[in-house]
Amino acid sequence: MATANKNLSIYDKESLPQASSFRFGLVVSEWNQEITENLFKGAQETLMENGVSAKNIERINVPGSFELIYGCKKLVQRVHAFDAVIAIGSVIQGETKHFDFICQSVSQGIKDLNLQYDTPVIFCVLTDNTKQQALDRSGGKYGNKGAEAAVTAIKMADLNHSL
Ligand code: DLZ
Repeated sequence: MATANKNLSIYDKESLPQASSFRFGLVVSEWNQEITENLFKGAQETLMENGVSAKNIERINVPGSFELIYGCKKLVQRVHAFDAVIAIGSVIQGETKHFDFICQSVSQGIKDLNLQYDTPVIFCVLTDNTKQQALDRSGGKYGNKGAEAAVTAIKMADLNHSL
């Protein structure tokens, strides 16, 4: 399996673009808050480790992952306010088909924002079968997908400025 017992969040700091002048918007879903807070912390720490100051990181909360689309849209509509936006959520499989509808909607919605607006929106939404899988990927044995999303956000912000 691709993730078998590997911390996937290790990255080469030296190879990352300079990020100290960039501004980031982080949209955090309140569902499965234990997970999404850890994802947020991973993203925030990684941005700050790479020179982004606290005043250049703006956080807003939304009730659930479905609302991430609207929250991100409001941020990317603010022209030149952010160099990249990160959508942070955690959807965990239950007994009904709700999981599939939310996962489909959020991934399609974030994709649509990337097509419509010029600010990159990064997909940091865990879609797990169990809470343990989510814990493992939000600061557990497989690392922190929030940190990985921050690395991606820095790379995409830099790419956007270079094109
Ligand atoms: C309703 C719901 C359910 C069952 N599960 C989750 C989940 O695992 N993760 C998540 O982020 N949100 C969940 N939600 C809430 C929806 O995302 C949304 O907030 C509501 O359907 C209201 O639009």
